[in-house]
Amino acid sequence: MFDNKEQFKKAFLSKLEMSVGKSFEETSPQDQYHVLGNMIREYISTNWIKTNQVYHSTEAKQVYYLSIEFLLGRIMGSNILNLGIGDVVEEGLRDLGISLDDLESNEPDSALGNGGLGRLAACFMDSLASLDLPGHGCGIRYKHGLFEQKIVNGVQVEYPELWLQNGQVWEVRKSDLSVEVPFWGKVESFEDEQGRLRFRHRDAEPIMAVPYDIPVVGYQTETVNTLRLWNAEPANVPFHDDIMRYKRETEMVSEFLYPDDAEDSGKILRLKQQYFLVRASLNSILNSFRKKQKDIRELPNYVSIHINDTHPVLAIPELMRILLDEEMLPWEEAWDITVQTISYTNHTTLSEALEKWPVRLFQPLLPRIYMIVEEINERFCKELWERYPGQWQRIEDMAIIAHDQVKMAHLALVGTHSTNGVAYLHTEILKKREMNNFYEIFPERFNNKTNGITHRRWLMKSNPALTGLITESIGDKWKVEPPLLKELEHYKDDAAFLEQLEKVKHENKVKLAERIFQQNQIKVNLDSIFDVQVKRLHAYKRQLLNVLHIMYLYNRMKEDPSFRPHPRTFIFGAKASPGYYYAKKIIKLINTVAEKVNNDKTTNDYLKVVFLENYRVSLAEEIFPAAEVSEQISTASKEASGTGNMKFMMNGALTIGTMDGANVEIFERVGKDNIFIFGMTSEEVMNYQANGGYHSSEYYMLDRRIHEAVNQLVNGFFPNTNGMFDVIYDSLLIENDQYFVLRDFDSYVKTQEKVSNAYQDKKGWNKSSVVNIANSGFFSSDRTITEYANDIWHVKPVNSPIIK
Ligand code: DL6
Repeated sequence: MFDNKEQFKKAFLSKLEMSVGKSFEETSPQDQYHVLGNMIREYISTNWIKTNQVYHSTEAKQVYYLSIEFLLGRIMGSNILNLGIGDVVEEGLRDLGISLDDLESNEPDSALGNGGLGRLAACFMDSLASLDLPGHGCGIRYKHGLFEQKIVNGVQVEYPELWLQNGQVWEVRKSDLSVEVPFWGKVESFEDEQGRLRFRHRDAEPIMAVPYDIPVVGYQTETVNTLRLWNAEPANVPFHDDIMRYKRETEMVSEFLYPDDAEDSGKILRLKQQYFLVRASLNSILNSFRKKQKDIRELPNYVSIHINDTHPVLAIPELMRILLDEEMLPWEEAWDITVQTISYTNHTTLSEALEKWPVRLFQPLLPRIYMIVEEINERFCKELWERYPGQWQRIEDMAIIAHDQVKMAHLALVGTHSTNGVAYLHTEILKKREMNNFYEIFPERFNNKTNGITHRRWLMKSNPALTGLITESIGDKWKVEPPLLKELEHYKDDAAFLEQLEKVKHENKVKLAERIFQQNQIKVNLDSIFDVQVKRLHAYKRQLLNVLHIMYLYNRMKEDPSFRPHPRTFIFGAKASPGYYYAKKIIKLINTVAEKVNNDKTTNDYLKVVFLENYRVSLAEEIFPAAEVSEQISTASKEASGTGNMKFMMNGALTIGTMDGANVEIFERVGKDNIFIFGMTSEEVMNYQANGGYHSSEYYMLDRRIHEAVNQLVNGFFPNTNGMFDVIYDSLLIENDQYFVLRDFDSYVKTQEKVSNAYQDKKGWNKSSVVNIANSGFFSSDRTITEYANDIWHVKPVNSPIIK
């Protein structure tokens, strides 16, 4: 049905009529979207079935990527691109008076993730399929993904996200593969007929995990992998008095992405979600493995289980439970198999993000799993004692259970054969500082896998004009071998090419300007520099530094009429966690500054501030192609990698950033003349943190620019904000500016001046832009996934009978 335009139109019209029972003229864009989606899913089915058959019959090792988040965004466009049916669909629809772009915009984003970690998982799924690797995603089918953000009077207001409201065309419910997940109850020991000590879990409250499978289509290949998302439903339990409570609590497990876990009830729910994911996924993994009729001791040769951060770390005790209680292996053998099968990625060193669960909640909820964790801990502490006799403090620091808390990262480090960081610097910090104790014992387990992004979504799909220009210049092999983008460097002095590149950027800026006008009713100057910071709102990401710089520019223009920098449009997009008070204040501040400067006629030709609400994958796809400056300004050592930095670079934006996360590797690739680096190094930050010596008040007292802007937070400069920004003021001065905003301010301002100056030389700027695009191939997630496949998982592409 996608072979040619005429066939496609015929099939589309007939399916439209049959499925919605309306004449073509009466159908809505929603109807049309659903019909096209269903047609594509049907079209995918043959290869999906074929791929699954191959995976069932092959001897090849399979990898299972367990992640509590998959931030997919819209699926239709990516499938159309990967299937290579874009021209047929677009032209066919155009004949019918329908724009494919408009039709795609009817799809809600699948927002089953918060940010970088979840989006990385989505990029990895795309790369696994595109590289023909037998990779399966395992996650949770949250009814409500990440909240929808509205900005009301400058303040973030959260609304529930409703991606399932109009039905989902991509998923297939497979209730025959449901799995029961037990919670609560007690563990009984007994002796079996052979006199062995056995355990059974009694009086548990079961929840049914029902899988919904989403096909993951590879680019220009017949491989269609599966993302399996588990839905929580009541199990077939006898009717009892409390059945309504049971039903409610059961459905809550897959109701919301990441519930607020400040209270015990939130913590229990979160822990339930984690075990729910793990128990259901491992059951289905082991079922597939058992069908191969291999000895269970061979598991690590056939299966690799990867845990994306610590949220799925219960895979370790769960696999132990299966091997001990179901397969009846002795502890040592079970442990060896578990460690060999599972690998772990760490995504953060921020202590508040390292998960710890109170024993008083963990033990009653998961009694058998807790017993196993206790034993893992005891055995590990014994080993530590033998290695470090008498070093109580060290043993306490490294224990998995200490101070009535279960430390999930420690469990991950001990129970897996591989721990990787997500950028070179991050991995070095893990090895040398944050996890140094563990590195001493298991040096061979630590490795780096610098993150990547799928160039298919983030360049080919979102920036067709740039994709066209690149392909006209260097051919299209780069699409399957992104390092070939390097060939673009030959064009960095080619005046005609640079002119074309500038034209492409301009067109993309026009489109973004339209979006800004439509959403915010702000008219932006197309000749201004589009300077963008889009990411989650967090103190360490330092949106505040960006804002203070804007305030400084404004103040200086007001004071000195001869100071008029090159016009800039500062664009922000960010969601703050609903309970993160400080982050929400920063959002209010950005909007307050925007209100002030955008309405000041004496300066607003030079300075505009835009906060785009509800930042999400589909909006990001409109922003990156139009960006000229990429703000990557985290406090050095705090951002594990970043992936937005890579998306900007691939779309030709120049980075202003600290030597943090993957910025370091971008710097190494593009060279110092094509990036703007400022601020303290990670060493300097960590030294300050270890030895003290930083006094933010000195910067406030001695630097007039800082003094003025910081005072304006609290002195009535912004009308009707009495007391509103005290918390920000206090963070800078009373709490001694934990993230060194004031310390890096001067360096940031000077570097921003360099950005402005560099932009005056448009040819030089465009040349740098080419160098950025040309060197972005390394940051394709195809490279990252190839490294995981070769070094950690030991999985190989499965081609037969899938023919490229
Ligand atoms: O690795 C993906 C992404 C990194 O690019 C970001 O630098 C890092 O902050 C983020 N980490 C998390 C941590 N969440 N937890 N736990 O999202 O991972």
